[in-house]
Amino acid sequence: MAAPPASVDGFVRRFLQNLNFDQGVALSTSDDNDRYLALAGTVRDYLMARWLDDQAQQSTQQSKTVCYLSAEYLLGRQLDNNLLAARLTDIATEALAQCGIDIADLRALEIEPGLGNGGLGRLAACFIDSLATMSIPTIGYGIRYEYGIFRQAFADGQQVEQPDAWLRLGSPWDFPHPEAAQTISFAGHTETYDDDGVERTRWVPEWNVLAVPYNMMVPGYHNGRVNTLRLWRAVATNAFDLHTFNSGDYVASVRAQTFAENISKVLYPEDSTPQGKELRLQQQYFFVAASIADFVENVLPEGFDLAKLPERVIFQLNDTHPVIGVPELMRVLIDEKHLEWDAAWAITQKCFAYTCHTLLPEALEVWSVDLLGRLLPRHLEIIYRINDEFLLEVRDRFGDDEMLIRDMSIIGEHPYRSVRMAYLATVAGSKVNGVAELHSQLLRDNVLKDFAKMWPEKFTNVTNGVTPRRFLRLANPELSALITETLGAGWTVDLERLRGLEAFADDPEFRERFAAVKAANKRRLSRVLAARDGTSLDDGHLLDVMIKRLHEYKRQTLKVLHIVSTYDGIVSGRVNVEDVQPRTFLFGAKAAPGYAMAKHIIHLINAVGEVVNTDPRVEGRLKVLYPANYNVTLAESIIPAADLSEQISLAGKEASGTGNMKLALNGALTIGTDDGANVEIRQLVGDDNFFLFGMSEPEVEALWAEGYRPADFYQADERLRRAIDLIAAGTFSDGDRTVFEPLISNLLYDDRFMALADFGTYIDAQERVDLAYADQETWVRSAILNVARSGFFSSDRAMRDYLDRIWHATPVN
Ligand code: CGF
Ligand code: PLP
Repeated sequence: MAAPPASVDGFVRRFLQNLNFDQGVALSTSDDNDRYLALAGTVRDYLMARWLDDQAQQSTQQSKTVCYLSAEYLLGRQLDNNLLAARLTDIATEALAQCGIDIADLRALEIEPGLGNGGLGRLAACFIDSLATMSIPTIGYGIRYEYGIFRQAFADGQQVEQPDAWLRLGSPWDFPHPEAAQTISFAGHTETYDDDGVERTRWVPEWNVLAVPYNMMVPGYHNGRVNTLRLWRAVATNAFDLHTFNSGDYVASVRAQTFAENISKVLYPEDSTPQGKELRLQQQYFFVAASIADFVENVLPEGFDLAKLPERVIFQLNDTHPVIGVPELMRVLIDEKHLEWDAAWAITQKCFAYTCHTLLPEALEVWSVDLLGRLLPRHLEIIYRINDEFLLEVRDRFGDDEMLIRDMSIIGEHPYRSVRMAYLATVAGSKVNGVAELHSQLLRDNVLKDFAKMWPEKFTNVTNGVTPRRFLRLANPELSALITETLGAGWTVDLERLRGLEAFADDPEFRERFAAVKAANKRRLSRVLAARDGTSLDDGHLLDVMIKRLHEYKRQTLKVLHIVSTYDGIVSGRVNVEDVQPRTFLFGAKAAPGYAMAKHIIHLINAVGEVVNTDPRVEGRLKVLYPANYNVTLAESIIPAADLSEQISLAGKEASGTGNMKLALNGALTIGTDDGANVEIRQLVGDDNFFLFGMSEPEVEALWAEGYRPADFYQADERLRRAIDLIAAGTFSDGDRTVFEPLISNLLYDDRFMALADFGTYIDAQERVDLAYADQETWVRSAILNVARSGFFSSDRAMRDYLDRIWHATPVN
């Protein structure tokens, strides 16, 4: 199958064909949605031949495939990315113009697939983009949730969640393959049987669902490679019971279908505390079992010798969500392929590697033995045996230290019997990595210290990265054009070349052009905000952004305290309004629906915004914006416009962060703690171009050890006291003191993330920001240096690190 000719005429012809034959309409009667679907279909047609070739090659080639197992992919819109990858942007724009269509109108129609919560899911999307661009044979495996991350709206300043029906206008970017469905089993019991004199175990499940794969193209940038993202949808094996229907019980007749399809119905709206939900474990097993079966049965050639499996695949576990894959591969190898335990374990250990993404103890996933045994009885048996053998090794190595045995056991006994999935992954994985230097070190020193002592060589670091295609080339076309004009085009796939910009940081003409790009990006963001929310940005304001999930450890509260304190400074006369740098504070954040404290914080941000934005005493000086429903599409408008990037988590809590990298890469200066990848950002961009504040991780530990009393900080700092008192007095809640009482009490008496302890140095750092921004020459220089020195944060580099340190796979073609 050949691609249509890469010309405007060729594109027009194929577009019209798709409009006629796929959408069933003529150009003159088509609406924008028809046109969008036909356009997407046309782009697909260009990529199709290479995609089919690359899939066919996957089974015949001898090289290793990276199977990225991830419960989340926060993809963002596909159209522009795919046009760019296939070098079709100009052709498509011109072709549509010839049909009387403005491509921008169609672009705006695309609903992004929000199949992830935040950083973890967006990371997976960046990684598969880089792997395709580097021609690494990869299959991304995940779940095709019918409803992705909820749509956020605000009612009276409070978060309201609405379902994300992202499929409602069709899904032109994926292809269902019902013929390649896998049957996935659950529950039941296990039994032993005699297999020609050999005693074997088998699982006799109680119920099944079908996993139907939907394939999406993952095109590499300008290299012709098209990898696959395979997302599984759950379908009932026996969807409809005609007998029950005929007897008149219509609800019961489709019960099986409803039950089965629930498995891929919704994304769990949480990424930092596991919910002990049976459905979530079902989801995890569902997609992992389908993926392993798919790889073994469909991707490997027939008759493949499974002893060689580690030469052909690495299953990368993106956090603990896919870890049930470990006992699943063991089950397949032993029960289905009849390998001996030791041989199966040797293979399994080489086929998995584990990435940990957290330091919060509550985010380390555990499953009760009860639930796991009920849903996956054979897997529990296998986990027990893995644990028995592992604990023998521990005794061998460290003696009969019962406390250590308890600490390291994959089975936890307290407060209830449970399977510790991070430990299972660590025991089974060939490598374990954290996602930034500091995070990997804290994993070795604290969270997994006994394991690191046992297997120091297992532990490694790969600092996260972001794709420069989406987050610079596409999101910031003006800056991209300036960079290309200055350095040539190669930076898009070799981001270290941005270093070349250092030489221009002192060039007045370049600075002027750089500043003009930032100003244009702010105007563009202002138009986006006007169209979606009726708000806007003011000219000349410093744009100060905090965009990320709402979580106490990220400390949006600290940001609010800064806003309230600045506001108070002006209205109380403590500060002369003329001396305050005009600023717009922009938030973007969703809170998990069940996370009450995070929702109070959202309410407070909106309430403070309401007062600040309508108080004439601060008009033209302070503004608070909180556009609802922060997602990848909105991120792409905000990031290029930002001046200041707020990365203010308590040191030792943010594993890495990736928003921090995107903002630095687009020329925002960071105000941040020494946490996660901020540490590496600061080292690279230099102290002069970064506003550091707050306690270091060891200082945080020391303060905890000595006994942290937030009220002491409240008493000691007048600015802090006044800010908290203003909120407590009802200034932002029409005099009602009860509204924010839980939040205030939490800060004064608990403050687990030590916002009050870091308040003083934060405010001092913000004063430095004001002074620095007043000197535009120097500010722009710093912004340029941020761009120039952020090349390290390309996800291409992250992929090279995974390849060198963990995967050992090589490019093809
Ligand atoms: O993963 C996170 C994010 N919340 O999704 N964790 N998880 N799970 C971390 O908190 C971030 O620090 C990290 O950047 C991201 C991707 O590794
Ligand atoms: N949510 C969205 C939509 C993102 O694009 C990103 C990263 O850019 C994140 C969340 C993660 O942000 P952070 O790394 O600041 O937690």
